Amino acid sequence: MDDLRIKYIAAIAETADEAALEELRVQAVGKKGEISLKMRELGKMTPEERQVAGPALNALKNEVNSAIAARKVALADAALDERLRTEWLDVTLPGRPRRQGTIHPVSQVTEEVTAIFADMGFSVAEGPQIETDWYNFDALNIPGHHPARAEMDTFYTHRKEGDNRPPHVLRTHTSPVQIRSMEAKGAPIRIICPGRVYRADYDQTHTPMFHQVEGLAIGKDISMANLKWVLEEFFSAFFGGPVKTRFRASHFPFTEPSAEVDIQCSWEGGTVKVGEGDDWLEVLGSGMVHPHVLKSAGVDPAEWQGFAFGIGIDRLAMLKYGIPDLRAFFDSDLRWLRHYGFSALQMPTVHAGVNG
Ligand code: 2NM
Repeated sequence: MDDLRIKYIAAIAETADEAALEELRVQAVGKKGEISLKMRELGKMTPEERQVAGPALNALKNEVNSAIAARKVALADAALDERLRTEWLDVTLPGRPRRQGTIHPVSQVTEEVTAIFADMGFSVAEGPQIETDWYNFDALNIPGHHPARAEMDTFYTHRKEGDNRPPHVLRTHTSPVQIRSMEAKGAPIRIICPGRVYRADYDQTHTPMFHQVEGLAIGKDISMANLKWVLEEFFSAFFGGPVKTRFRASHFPFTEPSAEVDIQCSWEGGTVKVGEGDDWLEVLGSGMVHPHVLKSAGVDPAEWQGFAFGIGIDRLAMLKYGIPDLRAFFDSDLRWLRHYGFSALQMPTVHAGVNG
């Protein structure tokens, strides 16, 4: 029995890990372990022999089990020490530098425009980019035969063969959002609708997808005078100084009367500057919402009236930030994006006011 004690106590002390220790435990005190087998032999002994051998074997078994438990704790401590030694991390090291993305000028200008109009009580409305021809045309007083449908170079979707319903269109302006808003909320209403619009046109100054923001204010006595104030207030806030506007009579199917709006600018050395000089730049279409349009949107034109306008966001971004080529806006060229992009920290918010 002393031989067994010496053998196992020594072997336990030498185990290198928990797996070896478990193997040793099975070998000594497992069901068919050496000490367990010895205990089974007790039955064959005389009572006198058993009285001596029984307690001695029990004591040996307890001693071996205790030694195994102690070794287990020691191995776990050693393993933890080793992990603490090897898996340390210097949290004071500076981070690896990474390129940050930038805010696209279109996103930046959309946020700027939104913040300025928010200050004047306009909220933002959004809607689908794929529209029915009702919302994109009919509700806006543009009937099927009207040349404006052709003028707008509309992208049409395809119907299945034999499906004669009119096809959906990619919206050519964000006016459908204004129709939907009037339908949903009625009058009075004061909203702007920024978003992507689509026209089949591609050259130096046109891309088939571009961005527009349209405004709408409907109330009991809203007039062109209010429109002029709102627009001058907007341009002055956007360009950071007083900007004169010039209204020229025009025609749109959805407004009556209609006006195109120019802003004051100067041309010097091939660059435009807004808010100075005595040249004019056309930037906007507007007018008093046509009674037919109000009626289509479920608003009674005998009770309500108001103005609407539409501006190109991409054009505004080019003017304010001196970006020469419209087409580069949508090339996803990283050098361009880094050059003309903005830091996320410079994004204006509606709560921060006009100057960030
Ligand atoms: C423009 C020009 C003039 C306009 C009209 C409407 C609506 F839906 F209320 F009738 N929204 N926007 C409008 C009017 C848009 O863009 C050049």
